[in-house]
Amino acid sequence: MSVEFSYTANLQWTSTTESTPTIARIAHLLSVAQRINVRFFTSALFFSLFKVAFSAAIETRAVNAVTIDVVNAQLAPDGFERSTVVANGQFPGPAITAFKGQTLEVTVNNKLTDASMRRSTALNLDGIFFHTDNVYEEAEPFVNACPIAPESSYTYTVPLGSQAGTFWYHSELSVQYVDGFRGPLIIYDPEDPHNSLYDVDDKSTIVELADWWQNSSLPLMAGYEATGIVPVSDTGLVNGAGRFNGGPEVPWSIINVVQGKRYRLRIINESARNVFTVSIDNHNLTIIEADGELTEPLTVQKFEMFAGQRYSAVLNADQPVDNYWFNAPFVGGSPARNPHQNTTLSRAIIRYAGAPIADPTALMTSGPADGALIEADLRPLVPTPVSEPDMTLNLDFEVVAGKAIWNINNVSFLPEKVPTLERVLGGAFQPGDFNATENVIVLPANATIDVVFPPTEDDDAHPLHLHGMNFQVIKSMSSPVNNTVNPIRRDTIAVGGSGTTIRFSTNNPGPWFFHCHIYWHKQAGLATVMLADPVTVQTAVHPSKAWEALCPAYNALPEELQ
Ligand SMILES: [Cu+2]
Repeated sequence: MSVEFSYTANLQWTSTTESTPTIARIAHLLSVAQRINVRFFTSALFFSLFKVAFSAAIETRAVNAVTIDVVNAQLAPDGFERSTVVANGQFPGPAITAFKGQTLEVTVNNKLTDASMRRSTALNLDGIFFHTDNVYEEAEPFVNACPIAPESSYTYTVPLGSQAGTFWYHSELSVQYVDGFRGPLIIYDPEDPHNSLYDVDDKSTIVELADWWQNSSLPLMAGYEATGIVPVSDTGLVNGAGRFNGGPEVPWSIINVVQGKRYRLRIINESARNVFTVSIDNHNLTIIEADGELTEPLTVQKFEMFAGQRYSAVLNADQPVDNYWFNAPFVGGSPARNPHQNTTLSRAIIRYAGAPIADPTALMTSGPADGALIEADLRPLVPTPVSEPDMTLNLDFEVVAGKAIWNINNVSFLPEKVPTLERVLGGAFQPGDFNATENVIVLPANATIDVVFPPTEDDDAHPLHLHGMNFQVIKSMSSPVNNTVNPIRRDTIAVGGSGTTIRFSTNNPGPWFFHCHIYWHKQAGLATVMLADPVTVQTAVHPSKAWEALCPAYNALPEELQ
């Protein structure tokens, strides 16, 4: 099955970390196998040789086809069994991997049957750029497309262009990914400029952090709507395992390392709410990538990750052979609201080869007190030119007390029945053509836009995420200083505290959803649509027949199947 493509592509990275496997290298490996009496080889070696050869073939393939069956499964990542909505029956979902320059074709088969959760679905390839002519494949429900009905399929075709790095995928419908439909998406660059900084970069170095609820998202959302209190998670999971107060001793996830090697950990916060702080006992971490953009290496002891954010951090296994805690304490609402919550029980084990199969002997802590990453200290590996803004938008967030309603400039986003894109293609192009609650901000062509989030007194920061493209971080909330010299680019930025300013260009026309990655807040209306250059969209976008069929099929469904 095609998802196994991904795994083989990953394994290829295990076998040859120094560079791309070429056909010549494969031939060499095979000839080595022939020279040595192959009967002494284990079948495992045969298997891995086959995989190396197989994945080399994939690498040269222009199209990388992946199939995901979205199903209901009984799972217990924290020891409490519940029904879930997951990719291929597992949590987290299988790794989707690709190589830079490929076209990803992701077929989603909606096989959901459990009536206690949403039955339709939609796939978001989080952080992937979409070019204008392909904007209809950006699956944001009711902005770019309609969801996929039960018992039907849709294939998203996405040229990856020059992007490489750490991304993820998740359900984009309502808060459905709370129920489990989340997983990693990694684009490998055989010519990664940071290649020399690490030895290992494969499936074993993907680290997925996630908040987890033992109840399903529909009753949780109903509770939020009734009280205005965002559901507080039961558990924090690292690579699909974690523990809660009073729960069973679920085995910790193990990240295996070999002394003397350097590992590119690709850490993804796949949360719907929680902020995780990552550290490893006795080890520093060197950040080399943020949200799919390479940075200058920056060594820290720990870093915070907001929902939707990703970092690549190099772990140098240069300590004595032993077991070490990977600490991932989290915050996300008052722990008093959920007695299960124990943020100390959100962790994994870094196990050196040769260490006992046992928990680390060190105490479980929240990690070092100092040495935290300051986002404003990150520098891009290759700075992008900084233009002066042509237009500045001030976005002010306000919550309606006691309700699940968030406003941006006094408007709470409500999805329309007909996607924004469809209405643009039907002739809409100016602010008056859209309902106020759609929160469409019409932007001129080829303009540089500043979005300014003023300082707030809220405790919680909101991770704002832009679809289809990323932005320069002119002012991080971690610093009072504006950086117009060498700002990093990323696609998810914390907004709150001392204020945040981002800058992007509208040279990529389209309706681009811009929302809080605390999915409860997104569902409560903390979202806008950045509609860049709609007139160009009208002539440049020609959706497929399959896309056109999505809305009629979805709208014909009875509510319980939507
Ligand atoms: Cu938020």
